[in-house]
Amino acid sequence: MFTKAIVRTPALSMINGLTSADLGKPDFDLALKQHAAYIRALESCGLEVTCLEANPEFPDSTFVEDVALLTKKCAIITNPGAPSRRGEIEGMQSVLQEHYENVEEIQSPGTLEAGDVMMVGEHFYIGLSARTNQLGADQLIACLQKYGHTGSVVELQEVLHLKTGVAYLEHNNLLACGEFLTHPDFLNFNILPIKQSESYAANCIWVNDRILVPHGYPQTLQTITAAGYEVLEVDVSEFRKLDGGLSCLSLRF
Ligand code: CIR
Repeated sequence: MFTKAIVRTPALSMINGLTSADLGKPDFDLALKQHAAYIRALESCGLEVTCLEANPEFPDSTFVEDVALLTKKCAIITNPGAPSRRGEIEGMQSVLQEHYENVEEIQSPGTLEAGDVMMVGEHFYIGLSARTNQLGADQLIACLQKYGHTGSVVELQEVLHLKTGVAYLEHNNLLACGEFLTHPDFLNFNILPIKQSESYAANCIWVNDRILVPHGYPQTLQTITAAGYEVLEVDVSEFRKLDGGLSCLSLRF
């Protein structure tokens, strides 16, 4: 069970965030409304949400998931692979020390963004992406092992981050799209397949046995509902324009 979450209010500079999606610039006012509704959805799942101040210096800083990995036993501040995102980690030490005795850090030349990290119980799958390199993954695995967790790397071909294409919904259920439908690392999971036409919806989040699903993906909604979950639809269209999904917008612990 999760009891808490950390989010960061989007800054107006988000309209200049990194993106490969050809969906135009986000509407900032709508993004703020969507962000507030996202917080309410987390709260409705029982989480106490800490909302960090907007940080206009870093357009992508609302995607707070990428700057830290929170486990039951430790917090690890990452070292984002995107140069424009490196500075987002400033200030995270003091934020995380309020919740964790053990706060570790990934160091250069290792890079890691936690959108590449998927927690499955005590094990953590780490995608090797344009943002996360082998050195970063090795450091993370060493950190995790100190606290009794394990980690392994996953090769990616098509997606920005590992969790762009795969989401663990507990109970051995794995939402998967594209390359992850038949990925050798995930063969032992019960795969809930996502169609390519709804690939954005592969990034859902499990919160205390409810699933937050992005608004506008009916087949995904049907698949998850049919698997027995209660779902909450959340509209994050403005964050999609920056390649950001539901998981990217919070740290849940
Ligand atoms: C970026 O490219 O870094 C942001 N525009 C989107 C980050 C999305 N984060 C995630 O998938 N964990």
